[in-house]
Amino acid sequence: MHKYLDILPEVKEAIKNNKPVVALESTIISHGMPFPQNMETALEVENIVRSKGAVPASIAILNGKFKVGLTKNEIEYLGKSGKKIVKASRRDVPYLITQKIDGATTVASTMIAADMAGIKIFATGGIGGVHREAQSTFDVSADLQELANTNVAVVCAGIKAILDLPLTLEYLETHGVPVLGYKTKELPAFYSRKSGFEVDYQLNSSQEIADFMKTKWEMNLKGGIVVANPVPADSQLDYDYMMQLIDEAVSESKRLGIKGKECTPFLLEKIKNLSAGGSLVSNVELVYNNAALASEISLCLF
Ligand code: PSU
Ligand code: MN
Repeated sequence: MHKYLDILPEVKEAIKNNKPVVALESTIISHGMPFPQNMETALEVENIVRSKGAVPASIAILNGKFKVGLTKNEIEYLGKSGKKIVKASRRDVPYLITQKIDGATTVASTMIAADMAGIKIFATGGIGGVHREAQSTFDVSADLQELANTNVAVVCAGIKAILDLPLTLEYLETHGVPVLGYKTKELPAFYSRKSGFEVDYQLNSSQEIADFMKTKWEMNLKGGIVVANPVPADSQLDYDYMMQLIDEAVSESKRLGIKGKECTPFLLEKIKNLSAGGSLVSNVELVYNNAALASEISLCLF
């Protein structure tokens, strides 16, 4: 297995010595935000993880391997290259690795790499899910199937309002993936704290979440965990306003026939433009907030 993994020495050392490590994805860098905010955010996220006493492990596919732990230069490369870097989910991994093509890892492929390296917790902005009108498009993110199968907990700001929230919850339930609300019973909707839907369980401390993770996996209950952490109140956007913008972005994507892996990046960019950049500010803040919580949980795992 390790012939496909290139782990940064600092990260390797931490894993070996049972020190807290937090995995971070790279699709959010290359496809989720524009340059230079993507690079600045990715670097600041690493600072936040460090300030909490954990080691950050940003993950990508570089030079024919999963690179677990990125250097500053590598983060800069991913940020500057933007959408020129292949968005790499589970199905893309073997192709990119054998062809030595660089890839930005999604939630699904970041979970795979984290699991291979022995990292249990991962922070991001939002997970992929069941898209609106999936009944006819079949657009269900590979992230959900990964959560069904891979033992990594993902801290996110709930389920993005561009998706179909109740269908995403149904899918997760079917596959036995628990959705935990951090200090909330209401499922957050990414840019806003409210959604009108409920998480499975509310937990109120990092220790309780860490205990939940340990119990699930010690019992061999295979699969991931969604930790839904609401965007900080002062960075949230109005729910009804965002719903309007999202409806507009979704209609536009239908008109243009956007599908497959282009869908999520298209919608995020469109929403950013429609909100005059407001959604990006909120997105950055919620990622910081998730990195902080994931770090606190990582400290409770040992
Ligand atoms: N949510 C965000 N920003 C992102 C993504 C999700 O707020 O950049 C990325 C993640 O990498 C996630 C991917 O895994 O989008 C989901 O893409 P898709 O819907 O094509 O599976
Ligand atoms: Mn999709």
